[in-house]
Amino acid sequence: MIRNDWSFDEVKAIYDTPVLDLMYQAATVHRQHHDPQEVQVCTLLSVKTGGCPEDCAYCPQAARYHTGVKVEKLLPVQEVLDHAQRAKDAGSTRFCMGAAWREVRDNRDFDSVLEMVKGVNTLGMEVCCTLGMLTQTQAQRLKEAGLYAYNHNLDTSEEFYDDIITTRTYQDRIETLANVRGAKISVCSGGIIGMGETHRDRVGMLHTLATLPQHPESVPVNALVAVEGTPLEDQARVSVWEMIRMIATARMTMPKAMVRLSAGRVRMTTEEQALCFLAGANSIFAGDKLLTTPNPGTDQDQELFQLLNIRPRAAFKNGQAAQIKWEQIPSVV
Ligand code: SAM
Ligand code: DTB
Ligand code: SF4
Repeated sequence: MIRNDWSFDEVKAIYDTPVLDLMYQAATVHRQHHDPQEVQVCTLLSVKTGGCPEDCAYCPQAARYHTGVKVEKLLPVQEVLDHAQRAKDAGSTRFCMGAAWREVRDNRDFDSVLEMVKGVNTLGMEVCCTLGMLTQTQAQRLKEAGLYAYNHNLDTSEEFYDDIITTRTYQDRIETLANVRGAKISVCSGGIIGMGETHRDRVGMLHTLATLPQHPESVPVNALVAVEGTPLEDQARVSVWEMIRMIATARMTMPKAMVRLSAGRVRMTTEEQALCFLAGANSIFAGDKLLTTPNPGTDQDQELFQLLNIRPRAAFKNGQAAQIKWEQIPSVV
């Protein structure tokens, strides 16, 4: 039932299905593999903001664009752990720490991130990081510190990639994903729509993800947040039907993955978000900020959950890697 041999045309045929039929089919597959009343609540925190040397055309944190994002150094470990505790108290079961780095370097900042990972794991949350490119050894060190998942997005298709990022290659991304997988860390990888890509590019990205040797456990689908000062500042907002097509196609081709309705929720109505859940999304980012841009606040999401009779999913439910206990973690620094 789980296939890694999808052809491009098969994925395209799913994506091109009349939208109501596509939703119905995806909702059916969703119910075969997941409890449709459960949605995972994750919290993001930017632990190192701005000043990034890369040229990702969508990103407010790239140093070369003038977006008004203030450059900050790495947050202190305790501040991050306090934030994680508050996220847990508000119902989050996964905590993802983001850094505006091109890649991880073996320095004191990385040692501090390892301490953050240890600490968040101890809180009993699924701990995730998104820190840029990783070597096999760095992935291993993160795993030993208790890292549960690593986010590294393909962002778009291989063909469109060079129009968006020139400072690293698609192959670099695939290699980082392989390093994460090699360290037995859960893989989170998806992309962004609304950057000027074609439908073929969207299908191409999903096809690449769905034909990896093992599907990512988590697939974030982001709608571009067009930030003033970035090269994509004038991009038109994507329609909810396009998000639905992406979510449903991800759900049909990677049935077991958590499909995350990620950036862009702040501009969606309750009804639009409900359609995304129906199409197979079963995870969101909570809290009033993503990394640097706004997100619906906790109160709004609590209302959404009550209205739709959704409950937050417990941590570590896929059982593939249970929480690593503090005593089992070797010293990492
Ligand atoms: N620097 C690391 C990297 O690029 O892998 C980690 C942080 S980066 C901000 C994580 C992801 O956020 C990107 O791969 C991209 O998919 C998403 N992202 C960044 N800016 C965005 C925007 N304006 N709208 C939607 N998604 C965005
Ligand atoms: C992902 O796919 N989306 C999140 C998370 N992974 C790191 C990030 C969205 C960032 C949106 C722009 C910002 O807030 O800076
Ligand atoms: Fe840097 Fe990541 Fe933003 Fe690209 S997406 S500019 S690598 S922070």
